[in-house]
Amino acid sequence: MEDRKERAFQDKIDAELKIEPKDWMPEKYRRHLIRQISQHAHSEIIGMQPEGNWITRAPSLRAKMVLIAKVQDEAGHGLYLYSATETLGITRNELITQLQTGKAKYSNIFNYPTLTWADVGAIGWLVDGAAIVNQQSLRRTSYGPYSRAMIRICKEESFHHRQGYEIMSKMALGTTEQQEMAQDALDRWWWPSLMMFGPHDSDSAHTSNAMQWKIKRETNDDLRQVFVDRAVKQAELIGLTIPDSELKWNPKNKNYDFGKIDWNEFWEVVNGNGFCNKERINNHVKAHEEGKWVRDAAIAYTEKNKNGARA
Ligand code: FAQ
Repeated sequence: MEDRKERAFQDKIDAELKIEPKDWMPEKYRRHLIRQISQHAHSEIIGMQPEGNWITRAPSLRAKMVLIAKVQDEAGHGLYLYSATETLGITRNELITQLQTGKAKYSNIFNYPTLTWADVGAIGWLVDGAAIVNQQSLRRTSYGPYSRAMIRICKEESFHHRQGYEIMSKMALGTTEQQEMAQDALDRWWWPSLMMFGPHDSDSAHTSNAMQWKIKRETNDDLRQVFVDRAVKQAELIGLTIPDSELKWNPKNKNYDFGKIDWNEFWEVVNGNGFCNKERINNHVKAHEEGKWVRDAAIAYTEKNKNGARA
């Protein structure tokens, strides 16, 4: 019986039909999605911190307004993604506890500090740039609520990418000091951005199942290559140098070969030993505690309305 259900489930996926919350799905598929979508949601929410750090110091009113809008968008992305995860039968409280106790991961990239205004540009250009490559692919993911969230998120991420590239272009074409800041930001964010795509395919524990179930539509290495090829051209256009002496056009494959990624650094950061891991989680815990009264009030208001409707 279970076998028959599993075959029908895979047939549906192979026919490019979406799996919806009330459809039968194997437990392994459900758990895989909870892990991936919640990691994605946590990344959006924790990702507000490095940029939020610069809201009070943005160099103009326009820059401040744009940055505030971007950080608010990330909160919205987190909310769509938490909602999509909840359709799989887990509560928001459980998800938050997993994040705060270190049981759930979030993207390595958000454990690096934002030292200058150019870092805000580098995040938009590189981090959102990497996120878009990954998320454009995920628009075709097999789980309906995740796929629909991605379609909307990608539209907003395109604006974020442009915001970052605009900052970087202005600085790269500005004074010598601004050029140095832009190059320094690129030097620090380049390699961690490549790590965002996850381990090489040969070391990626989840890719095989994810590809069979069409949760992932392209592999970590394939997406990383798309990102590198795009970013190299964008860097050239504004006169910045990608910090990789092995970066070279490969005429046979028609893409850029690039140097070795430091996977020790990646695992150290992912396992809690990056520059900012503790600070990020402490800030989250503090904000969550301070926001308790808002959640209590919202629940009380909903309950009151429900009771009112019944009376
Ligand atoms: N960081 O077998 P795989 C954004 C873990 S959104 C930390 O290859 P998978 C927007 C992985 O969980 C950025 N951990 O795993 C924004 C697994 O550990 P586990 C987030 C990572 O799932 C911009 C282990 O390594 N985007 O930036 C990372 O098949 C600006 C083995 O790896 C998403 O989450 C990593 N980078 O592939 C916000 C996209 N990579 O769980 C604010 C959706 C891997 O067994 C400002 N997620 N690990 O303990 C995905 O596409 C996939 O989950 C991957 C990883 C590609 C991230």
